[in-house]
Amino acid sequence: MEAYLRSCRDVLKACSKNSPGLHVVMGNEACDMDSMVSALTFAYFLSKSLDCKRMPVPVLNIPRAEFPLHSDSTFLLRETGLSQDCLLFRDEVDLHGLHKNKQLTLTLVDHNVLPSADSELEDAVVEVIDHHLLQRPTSPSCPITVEPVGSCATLVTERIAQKAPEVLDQQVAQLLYGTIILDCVNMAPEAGKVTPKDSQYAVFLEKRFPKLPKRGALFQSLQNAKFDVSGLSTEQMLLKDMKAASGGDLKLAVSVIYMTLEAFLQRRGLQQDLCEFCHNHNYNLVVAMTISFIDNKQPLRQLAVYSSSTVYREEMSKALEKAKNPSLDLKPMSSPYPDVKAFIQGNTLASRKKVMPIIADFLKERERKVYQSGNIEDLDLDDDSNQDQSDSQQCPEDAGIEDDGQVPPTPMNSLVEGCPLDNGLPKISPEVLVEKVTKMASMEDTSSEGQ
Ligand SMILES: [Mn+2]
Repeated sequence: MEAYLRSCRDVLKACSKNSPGLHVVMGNEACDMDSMVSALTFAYFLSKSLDCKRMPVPVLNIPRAEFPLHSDSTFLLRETGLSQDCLLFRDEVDLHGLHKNKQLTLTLVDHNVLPSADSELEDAVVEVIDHHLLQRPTSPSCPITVEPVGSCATLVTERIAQKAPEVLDQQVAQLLYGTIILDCVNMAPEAGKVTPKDSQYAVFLEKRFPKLPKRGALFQSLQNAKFDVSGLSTEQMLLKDMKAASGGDLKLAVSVIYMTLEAFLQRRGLQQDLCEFCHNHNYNLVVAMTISFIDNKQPLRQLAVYSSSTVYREEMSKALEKAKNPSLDLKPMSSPYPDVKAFIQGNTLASRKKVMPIIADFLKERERKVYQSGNIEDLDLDDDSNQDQSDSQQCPEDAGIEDDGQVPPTPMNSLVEGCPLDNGLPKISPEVLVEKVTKMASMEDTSSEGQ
């Protein structure tokens, strides 16, 4: 496998205007272990099939500099004997440039819609394998495999087992197995993640590769690696496992944090850190979902909503508190900061994957109201501006009134993993639409590429 991955780097280097192009296999922007492993193993599987016109290449959907934050993934790679050097990251491949030259084919794993910044790449997508809520229209030119299993790696394992079992070697199996075990919380039914298909393929891998690390020990070591946030800055913690969403004037980040909310809120200068994080990354609200374990066993989820804008903070908190599908069972807890509402999340099964659709609905509904009124300024949705900025700390972007609230927490267990749903609604302006249609027309000749 390492030889294959190294060859991908060489192919990329040699890629010129005249080369046939690349078939990129890419996971979601959180780039959790599932996204990484699904991309690596599925690209490897594709590379073994004879009829690929373009070289399949896995691309990890984060800048290389962020990879060290993914301590569980770096641990699994190390254990599997693969070097980080042979991976390709998003900032090392110019997907938009390749696409403009008609040199890009794209397979999405572990997500099924591209974030708005990548929406232009949509017509390069030839296949989707995912376990999130299906959010893309079906199309005859793009086969979709979407099933609500615990791990996308399960679906990749199934595909390989059915189509080319010889592709599975010890390394490939170890990557897939570790990911399934971690995503499915050691296959424990009470965590609410594992499905019969996940178990089926975990057992399949164990039988074929008796030398795989033992399940319980592997889970524990991956879990320890994942929760090892010692030494991270607040910004790094927020970035470590983050999804973004946006709608209208609201851009928000939803981060999973691996500690208790109390411990997180006790970090010195936390509100200022959140404020700077929003400023630096252009968000105006942050939802922090913490997950920790009581006595190392029972999961505890808590949730915090930060915004320097009281309006945003209150609207978001209310939407989460009122959510019915599922209900998060949020109970306010005290917060030391005026701009942070804190909650205990009684529904410990509601991972970010369940929370993102609630947020997406909220954003959609908000936009609808804005359109109805025809003018954002008329609604008080436009945060800060007019209101008193009196006691908000001096945070550049939003003024915002405080009014801290406390909100319920988040659930526990490592169910938190990646959820590709984020990427809010693409913003469609007439210009963008025209450009997109033009592009689609001009791409038509290559759109049935590959696969
Ligand atoms: Mn996943």
